[in-house]
Amino acid sequence: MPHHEPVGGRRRTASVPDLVAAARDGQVRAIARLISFVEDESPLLREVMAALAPHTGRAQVVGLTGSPGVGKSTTTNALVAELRRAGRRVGVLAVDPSSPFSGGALLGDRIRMQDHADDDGVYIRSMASRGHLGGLSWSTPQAIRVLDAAGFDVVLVETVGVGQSEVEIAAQADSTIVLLAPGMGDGIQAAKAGILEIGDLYVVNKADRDGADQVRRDLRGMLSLAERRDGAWRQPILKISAARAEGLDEVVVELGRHHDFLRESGELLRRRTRRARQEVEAIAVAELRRRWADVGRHGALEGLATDVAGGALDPYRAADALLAAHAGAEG
Ligand SMILES: Nc1nc2c(ncn2[C@@H]2O[C@H](COP(=O)(O)OP(=O)(O)O)[C@@H](O)[C@H]2O)c(=O)[nH]1
Ligand SMILES: [Mg+2]
Repeated sequence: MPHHEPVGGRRRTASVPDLVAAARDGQVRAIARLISFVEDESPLLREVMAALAPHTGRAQVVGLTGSPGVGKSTTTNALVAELRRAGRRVGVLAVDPSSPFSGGALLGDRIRMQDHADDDGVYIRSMASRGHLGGLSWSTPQAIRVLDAAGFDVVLVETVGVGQSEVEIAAQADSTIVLLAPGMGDGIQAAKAGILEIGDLYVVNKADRDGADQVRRDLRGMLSLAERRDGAWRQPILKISAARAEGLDEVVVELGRHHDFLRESGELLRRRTRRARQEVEAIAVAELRRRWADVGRHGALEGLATDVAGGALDPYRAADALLAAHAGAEG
């Protein structure tokens, strides 16, 4: 017996142009579908990205990074609320570079979305690497494109977890916020993680606790040692209490100032070009891997291996011959 999906049901098929139009119209379900295409590496992505391209480049992409427990999620929530007060539409991508996709992240999203229920000016979505080629360095820029084209003024990329990949993802933003907090040995951690090179805004959270001023002084000391070119951006160090929703207004002001700085200095285009270069390269390498993954199954390999084993051929020349045979077969 054929199974009929209800009209408007989850599995309803929509054409890519319809989905893109609906996403641009701010329809949450269409936005979610498009980001799922990114996570799933859908073959439709090619068409989606082509349709989105003319509608991108408007959003300010803000990266938020810092050690676990420093208050990233709390700060994201408070910052979203503050940006909404300023009339900005906000898309949030919570990105976990270190762990595979988990339902737990989505549960967290639902809880957080409740704070912004009935507000179609906010969209929150977790993304995790499903172990695909290229991982999140490949998928994050594409998900950002979806939210950008959907008309969000600010796209906030909150990284979860620790490590170099976290720093890399934060660095895909136009403006990067590095979050610190007292009592976490952050000064040393910051230096270790290369975080002093990526911050455009430094925000000391948990200012309601002792030690926030000390963190700020330590950080100022460290930043003053770094070389600065003339006309370079001077990174502000702000203090907030995300839990009490205090100080976020200044973060919004500084984000605006930084965006203006990036535009006026030409740095915005430079950063975006650098990012696009990485993105294009990641797609190209993934495509090469896909095309060449079966090189080891090429018929010529057996004969070449026999020649190498018998000393008639060296392995490098054999590899060249294998690649040539594979490329020939590809046409
Ligand atoms: N005292 C204080 N605690 C905070 C503040 N912001 C966050 N926290 C707490 O710090 C812990 C970690 O916060 P969370 O946002 O989950 O950190 P994340 O791991 O960086 O996302 C939670 O228990 C929060 O309630 C703050 O401004 N003041
Ligand atoms: Mg968190």
